[in-house]
Amino acid sequence: MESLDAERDDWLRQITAAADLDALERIRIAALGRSGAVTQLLKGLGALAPEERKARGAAVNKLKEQVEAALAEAKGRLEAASLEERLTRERVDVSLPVKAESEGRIHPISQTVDELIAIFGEMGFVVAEGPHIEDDFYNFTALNIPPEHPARQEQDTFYLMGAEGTRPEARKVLRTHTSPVQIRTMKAQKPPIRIIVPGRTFRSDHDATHSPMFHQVEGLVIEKNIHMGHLKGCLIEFCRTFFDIDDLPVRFRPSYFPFTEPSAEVDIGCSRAGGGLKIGAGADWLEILGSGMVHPKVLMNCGLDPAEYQGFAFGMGIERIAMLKYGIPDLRTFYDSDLRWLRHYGFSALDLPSLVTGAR
Ligand code: 2U9
Repeated sequence: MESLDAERDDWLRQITAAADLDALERIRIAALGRSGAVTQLLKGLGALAPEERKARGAAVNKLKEQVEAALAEAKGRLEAASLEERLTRERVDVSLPVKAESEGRIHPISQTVDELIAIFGEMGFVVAEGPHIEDDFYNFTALNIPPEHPARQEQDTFYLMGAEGTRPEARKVLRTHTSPVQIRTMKAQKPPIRIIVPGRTFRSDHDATHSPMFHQVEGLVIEKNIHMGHLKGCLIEFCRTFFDIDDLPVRFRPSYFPFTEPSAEVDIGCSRAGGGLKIGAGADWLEILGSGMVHPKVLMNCGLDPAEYQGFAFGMGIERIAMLKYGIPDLRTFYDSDLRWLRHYGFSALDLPSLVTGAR
């Protein structure tokens, strides 16, 4: 019987010498393809006498296995070499100077949200999100908003059409604040809770200072032994960091919201001398956000015992604080998609907000 050693040595030599994966694939086809040399040897077995076929069959199959093993080894080696070559060739030079003013700009709303996340993130808050289309329960009932409250009226809230005869409280609403996200969070996870909720909100309201769609950020802290002192410390720190004025005067004024008790509006010091507006120490006050201790009924609506857990919450309009910080005079321009406006008021993508850079 003719030996297959020379044949095997030839294939193994070729495989070892293959310069790349394409060359290796050509060798595989020449050996093991449908009309490859080794395949032909296997096919030829059928023509042999049975006693000859056994010994020859074992030898041809061994040859086939050796060629397959050599191909697999070479494939692994060439793939690793190819990856190594690409990693060297495609390396990013991080020391190259950036293209400082590339095309895009960050919208002031996005920038302000990023700044809020940086400031509250430093205080241990995490971001929570929820749906824009809400159930009456999460948007109103759970928040202790009574049936006769103006926010529940048709002229103040966008309701989605329900089927004929849908009960009013079964209709879906476009959320009028981000507060339903806090309700969902309290129902889904145990305290301690420390979240901020930036997002779109919708009210049937349209004039120079109101848009039917606007953005809010709300915050919620629920823990044991939380009191008004925590609320005040947190919000004073926020105002001073956001406006980057260390001694910014901050004042808390009693107020009313159905979902907090007691409630307080927060004003910052400003000066209106000469017709302009300058934030900082001055003779005047500017309302900036609303806040309060979470109402016991709201806690109970979420399955929490007010004797065990307390918390505070706050809310503010993002357009409003962005206008004050960046001197944007008209609310409606936020949604015009005017590129000249965006080039003027927008931010560089490289200007990443942090407590050091973004808050100013
Ligand atoms: C839960 C409990 C309490 C959120 C709060 C305010 C006060 C507030 C307004 C500011 C201007 C909305 O954008 S605005 O019109 N918000 O004054 N928001 S306390 O209180 C909550 C929220 C959720 C469960």
